[in-house]
Amino acid sequence: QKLKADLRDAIARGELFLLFQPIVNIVSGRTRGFEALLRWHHPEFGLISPVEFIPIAEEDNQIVVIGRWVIAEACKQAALWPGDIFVSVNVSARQLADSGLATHFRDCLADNAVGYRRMTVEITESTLIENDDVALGVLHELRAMGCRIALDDFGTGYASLSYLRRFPFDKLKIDKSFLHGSAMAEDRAAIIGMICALAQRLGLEVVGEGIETEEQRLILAQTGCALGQGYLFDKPLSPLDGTARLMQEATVRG
Ligand code: G
Ligand code: G
Ligand code: MN
Ligand code: NA
Repeated sequence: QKLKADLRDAIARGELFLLFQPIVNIVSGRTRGFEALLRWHHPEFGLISPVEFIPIAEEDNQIVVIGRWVIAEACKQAALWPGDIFVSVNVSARQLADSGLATHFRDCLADNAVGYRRMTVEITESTLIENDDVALGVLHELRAMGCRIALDDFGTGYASLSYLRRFPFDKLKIDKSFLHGSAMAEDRAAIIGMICALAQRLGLEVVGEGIETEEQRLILAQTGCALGQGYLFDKPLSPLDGTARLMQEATVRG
């Protein structure tokens, strides 16, 4: 309850900030975009994970205000990157119950002169389970604007395949549990291969998440997964470090 109260002042006090984890071409390693990941630096308790405070923020709908702040900050940051670099923002069920969300995306993108198609909105399957109609409406609005929609943590929900038909997603993010699970390497490769084949049939771009080793990168690359994200490439970076990474790539490869 103390956290919930503290969270109400966190934006005003400048305690929330975003890190940006590179999402790269899985073959070349070159940065294609960044996922914005929220952090809270609490004055007493130090760094608190979104796993802990997002559920608290959802209880009393603070997530709507916080989520809008995240979108605005992510757009400001994207404005500093080259025009072919996308930014990916996580959006939870409660946020999609906010019928003004698409307008907020539009305003933030326009104010920062960031092209609509550079924005990817990441949602999880549970989001669609929780509030069908309004959520679907907002997602369709965003997509009509040109934003991309990604199904995040794919494979962890219970209705995975049917949800793929429920909304015309642009990207599919394979959950890291497929790489980190206890299954044998060949079994994991087979499952990932099936997901990639399915995604290709549906015209979806696949992002492999939680890639930590070269072996994991190869499994995904060989099955046709286009993009990768994980500690092998880079951890979530400060805005400055993210920009430095882009500048370094620009000098190295011209
Ligand atoms: O980066 P990290 O592993 O700590 O993120 C943990 C979880 O928090 C992930 O599931 C991620 O999707 C979620 N998360 C991170 N940033 C945001 C955010 O800005 N909004 C929402 N709704 N979830 C976020
Ligand atoms: O939104 P999503 O649930 O996909 O959030 C991604 C989460 O995965 C973030 O918390 C991020 O910090 C974390 N993450 C990013 N790269 C890696 C990785 O290589 N390994 C593991 N275990 N976690 C990662
Ligand atoms: Mn995500
Ligand atoms: Na994920």
